[in-house]
Amino acid sequence: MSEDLVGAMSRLEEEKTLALVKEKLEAGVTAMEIVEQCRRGIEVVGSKYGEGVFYLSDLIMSEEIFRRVMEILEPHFPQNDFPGGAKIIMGTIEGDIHDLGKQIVVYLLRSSGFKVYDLGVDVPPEKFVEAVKETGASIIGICVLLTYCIGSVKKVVDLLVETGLKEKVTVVLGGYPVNAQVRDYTGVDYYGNDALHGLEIFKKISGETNGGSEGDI
Ligand code: B12
Repeated sequence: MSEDLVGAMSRLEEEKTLALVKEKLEAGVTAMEIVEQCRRGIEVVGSKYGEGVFYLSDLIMSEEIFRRVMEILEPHFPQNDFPGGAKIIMGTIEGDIHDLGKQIVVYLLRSSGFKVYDLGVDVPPEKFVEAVKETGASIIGICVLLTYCIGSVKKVVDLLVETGLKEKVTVVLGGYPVNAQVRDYTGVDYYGNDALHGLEIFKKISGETNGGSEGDI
């Protein structure tokens, strides 16, 4: 059952979480399925924090456990199944330092053959645009978890329009609070709430950039 891992993560039981991750890998569960279960567990941690049951120290603890989980899982991610993928600029938007999810997306993209320029966290809108100019990347992937930082995502799109780059660049937004309403408000082209869906979007866009397939994402 997956609920045991979700539960262990949500209760911040470090050793149990790590043991269950190893057990699941041995039982043939994929790395991405395990990531998703841990993500659901950490989401509960976030809710408890929101309710005042957990404290900031608990959020920090959840980060620590998640990083250890990722160390175990990294060798088990898929390898280079999309060689020749596009250049992608990735970063967490200004004001926001959450990066566990972004790291997973970056890892998946790189192991799938994309060339990723990771600008890190707390990235000002101007820096995304400069990076496009410097690298010639055709896609920007932005991560946002703090709702009050969503306005800065809109600024990235506005700047791309102002500089005439919007026609050449596709913007993909991801993170916990992102939905169709946020997409429409910010003007980004696509959004994804999980890394695998995100990967599908990047592959679709990359295919289009190379004159390839169309499809509904
Ligand atoms: C861990 C955590 C932290 C850690 C972050 C560590 C790190 N290096 O990332 C620490 C302790 C630093 C932290 C700090 C804060 N946090 Co915090 N945090 C969390 C928590 C519990 C989990 C986030 C996480 O890593 N999830 C696991 C990853 C794997 O999931 P994910 O990020 O969603 O990523 C997945 C998808 O979204 C997607 N994805 C992610 N990025 C992208 C990008 C693209 C392009 C695509 C396609 C897909 C994609 O793929 C990933 C894998 O599937 C969330 C709760 C939650 N529900 O998210 C709160 C949460 C986000 N934090 C919150 C808050 C309030 C804060 C603080 C302001 C607390 C404070 N008082 O200081 C600070 C802000 C610091 C800052 N300036 O950024 C709030 C935000 C509320 C809001 N409405 O904005 C939340 C929702 C908790 C809550 N319920 O109150 N936090």
